[in-house]
Amino acid sequence: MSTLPSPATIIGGPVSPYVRKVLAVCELKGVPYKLDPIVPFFGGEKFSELNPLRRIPVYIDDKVSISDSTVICEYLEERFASPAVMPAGVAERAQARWIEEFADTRLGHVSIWRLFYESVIGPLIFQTKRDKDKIAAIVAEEIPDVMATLERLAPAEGFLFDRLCLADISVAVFFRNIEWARVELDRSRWPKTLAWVARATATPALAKVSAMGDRLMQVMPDQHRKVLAEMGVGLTETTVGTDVPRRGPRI
Ligand SMILES: N[C@@H](CCC(=O)N[C@@H](CS)C(=O)NCC(=O)O)C(=O)O
Repeated sequence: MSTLPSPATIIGGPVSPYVRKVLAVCELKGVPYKLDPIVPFFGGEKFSELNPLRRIPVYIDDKVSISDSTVICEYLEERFASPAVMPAGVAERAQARWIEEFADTRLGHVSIWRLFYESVIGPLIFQTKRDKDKIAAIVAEEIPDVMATLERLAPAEGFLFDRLCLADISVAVFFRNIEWARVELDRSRWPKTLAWVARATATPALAKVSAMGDRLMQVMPDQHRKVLAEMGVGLTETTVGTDVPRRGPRI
């Protein structure tokens, strides 16, 4: 079990798969946290100071103020070693890191920046029109390549290594956003991957943080703090969020 003089602050709403990855690791390791559940596009000046890339999650505790889910999870693994979220062997750890990187970069690009952006973020935050043809084209042309890689990696049962690890979590989190984008993936085409993702998502830590995202997806961003408080999630007293959306440096 971990010790922190006071709960860590995590900036970023659980609709983000990268935030859910960090929250799941905190849940698994028993790291106490308070959430400032902003949508990154609504971050104010303080958010830009904390992360010039204007991306969530940001993690702050008594010793660090850091960004990037991989950096944060590595820090949590080193500071709060037990229970481990990385496999024990050197080679297995390297393999896990590579799968995490593939998920963060390639699966993240297709599922978040292409699908989820087109389906949810654009219409909700930037008043763009949800383009069904564009979504269908992404599903037909971009998803299969990523899914074929995952289908080769997916374990027939259990998880990638001896128990749930960061690589399983890193892959699984994106699939909830694909569901929220109202895209149903073909179970007969990618059975191993979708069964593996379902097993990972059913574990208590991921189920808990997925439920937070499910609830947020039912309400507008200005209700996010309220509904998370109703769910018993500890929240920061202040926020780095504002009312006016703006794009980060990537787009
Ligand atoms: N590599 C980063 C990616 C984080 C990321 O892209 N987060 C998204 C939300 S899902 C974000 O903050 N996007 C806002 C932007 O890039 O402007 C990580 O692992 O934390």
